[in-house]
Amino acid sequence: MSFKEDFLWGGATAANQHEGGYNKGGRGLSTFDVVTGGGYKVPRKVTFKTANGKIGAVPVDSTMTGPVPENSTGYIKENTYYPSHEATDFYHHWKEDIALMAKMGFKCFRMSISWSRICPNGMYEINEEGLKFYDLIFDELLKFGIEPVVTINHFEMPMYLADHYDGWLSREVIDFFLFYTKTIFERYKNKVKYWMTFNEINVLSGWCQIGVHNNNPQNLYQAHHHIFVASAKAVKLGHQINPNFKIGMMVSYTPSYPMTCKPEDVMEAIKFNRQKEFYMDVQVRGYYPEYQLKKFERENIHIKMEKDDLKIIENETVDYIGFSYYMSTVSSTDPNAKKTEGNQFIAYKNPYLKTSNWGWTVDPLGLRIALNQIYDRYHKPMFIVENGLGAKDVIEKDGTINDDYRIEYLKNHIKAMKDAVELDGVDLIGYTVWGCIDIVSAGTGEMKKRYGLVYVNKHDDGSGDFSRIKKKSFNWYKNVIQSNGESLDNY
Ligand code: P53
Repeated sequence: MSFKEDFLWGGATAANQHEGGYNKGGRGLSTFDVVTGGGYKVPRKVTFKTANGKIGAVPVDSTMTGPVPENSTGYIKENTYYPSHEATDFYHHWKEDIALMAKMGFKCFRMSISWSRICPNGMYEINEEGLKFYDLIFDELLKFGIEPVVTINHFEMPMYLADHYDGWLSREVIDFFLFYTKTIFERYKNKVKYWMTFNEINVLSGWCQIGVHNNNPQNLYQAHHHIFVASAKAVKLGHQINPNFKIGMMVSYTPSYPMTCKPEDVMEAIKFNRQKEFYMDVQVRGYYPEYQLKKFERENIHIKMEKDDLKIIENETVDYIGFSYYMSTVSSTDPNAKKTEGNQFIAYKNPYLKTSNWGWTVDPLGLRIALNQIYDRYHKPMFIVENGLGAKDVIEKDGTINDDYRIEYLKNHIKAMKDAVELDGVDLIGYTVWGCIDIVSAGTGEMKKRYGLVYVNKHDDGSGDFSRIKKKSFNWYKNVIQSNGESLDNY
């Protein structure tokens, strides 16, 4: 058999896209609570109020940048639909969702804790009701033998910290984050073993994700430095609290291929790939790589550091590499090269590959390439914590949802990762299907872009009763797990 006996098969979601209950149980507001819905090529918007009381909205571009005017605060506008408020209501449906996961035979479930549910304004006040909520979740998962895998921070922060501290631009936020982290590490130390500090650290940007109003490169990299220090300190703290903790980093891994064998295109691809390698170099190898320091020098970026920062980063590297994989991209120096249609980020069209309805290039072999690139460079255990296809699902007259396209996508990616394990010998510990129960799309805020093996009756106009329906992929994935990845055509 190719996969380890204890391979962690499962699914993944994030609080701001799945949980809802935004004003329930003592939770404080989170940045995503003021981000509207969008659509394909229609950006989401942050709604805010300026210091002199003017209400405005700013589109969130493909990299979540904003900018939100200085001194303005996030604001919930009347008669406006905010997808995170209810999301797909895991808050009230957790028992049902976990039962469905158990039926599929999940070995693990990756989820994030909402920081503002634990610390409502992000500071030193603890909301016991929030802690109790996650106790229920973890106990229920463990009852079924499902290992919780927790992302400490997934694309959001308590809105108070964005409003009053300019988010991660302030060094103080490191201590607020560590207080939150210590609280959950101590509380769940006998329930949760697998942790990840920051989701897709390499794409974190702007007011929604890191609370920074003006997202210029100087501010962005200063904020990222604080995030690196916070993450390294969290790794240290976690290992002190429970030496058995496995604490990982999490990167959005989109390999880039050179458009041609022209050396300039190859160099362009190397540069593109550094946008993620930089983050892995810091968190896995423990230092700022030379190419990044040179970039700072060229671009006149000065990172303020405290005396021990680099030592902490060096000493507290992560236990494993978690990553998301959805697509590959192409690098080119040709100004006329054709771009893909997608609204996530600008990428050149790969003539050999098809794209999804949202313009994301579908490339299963790219996953084997990714696993090899990462393993060659770092030789650390890897965990594919997000992979999946966002697609429109149709409920047939007989009530079935026949998502053969999703099965096809997942099957081909699982085959590619099987090759990486069997033929290349990479060290892979698990695989979780993104949005295993339908959730709100992060990039577009839509419900229409569904990833689930389970359908949730919730729609972009806010309607729907949140009922859950198994899709065709449900039984297919159940067989995959049961056979430990050997049976991929059984449904
Ligand atoms: P949606 C960029 C590229 C690839 C994945 O995305 C990305 C991003 C940044 O948005 O994000 C991850 O929902 C992210 C999830 C998100 C998922 O990809 O826009 O970790 O929160 O839902 C899929 O289709």
